[in-house]
Amino acid sequence: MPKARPDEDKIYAKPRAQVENFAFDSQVADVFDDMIRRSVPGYAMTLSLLGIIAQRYAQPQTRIYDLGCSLGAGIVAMAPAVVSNVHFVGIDNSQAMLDRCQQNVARLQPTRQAELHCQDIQETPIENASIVVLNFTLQFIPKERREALLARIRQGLTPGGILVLSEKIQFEDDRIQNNMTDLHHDFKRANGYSDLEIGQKRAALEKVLVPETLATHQTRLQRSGFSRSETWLQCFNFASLLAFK
Ligand code: GEK
Repeated sequence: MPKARPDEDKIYAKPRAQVENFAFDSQVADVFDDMIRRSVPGYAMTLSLLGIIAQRYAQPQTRIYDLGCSLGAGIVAMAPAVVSNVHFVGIDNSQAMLDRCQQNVARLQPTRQAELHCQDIQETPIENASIVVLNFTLQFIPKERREALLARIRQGLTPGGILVLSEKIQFEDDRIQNNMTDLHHDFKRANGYSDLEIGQKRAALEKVLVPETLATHQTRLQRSGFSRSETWLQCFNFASLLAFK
């Protein structure tokens, strides 16, 4: 078997007697870029289009928050696209992720540096934000706490501000749910994951990542005070919405 690259995700390659709940520890942080690119259909496109979105909606002298920023891919994608007097704030509650994020952000131009905090995004004060990004993060927040977080985000947005909300999604129709899950697993297989890896990762995420339907997200966004929202990207069971203050 060819040797794995040091940044290649092989975490679930060997059979485990018991699969523990997934955690964003240093083992995951080391291979996270490879893991998310090979696991989330449309991830690379979400990031590149995030730059286009940021270019339009970033307002001078405001903040852009990336909540659950992991290695900083969202910040790195947006930074070159926006005016220089925008202040980036990256939040993650995994120090292992933030340490690596710090290194990635340090490579940006001096005027595009970000303030990073190891914090639960449910505690982050959101102020003077023209853009808030939740790129595959809300799915890790307990369902009953999602609305309070969205309402606080909406409150912290400036007039004309936006939320980018990307999530793994669920489908009401069981057959569609199964079709999309099959396609997602085909995508992972095509990216080199074995059935063992797919099965063990799925078990690890089962209680940690809780997806909902697009309709649930849209209704909650409305209840949280957003005036309108629309899906701007969907790849199988992953979608991204744009919500307007
Ligand atoms: C990207 N946005 O590359 N508070 C803070 N951070 C959290 C919390 C919380 N309560 N819960 C989870 N996280 C990134 C990808 S990954 C998505 C985001 C995925 C963090 C967690 O530590 C991890 O770094 C991130 O949210 C989710 O565009 O792995 O599917």
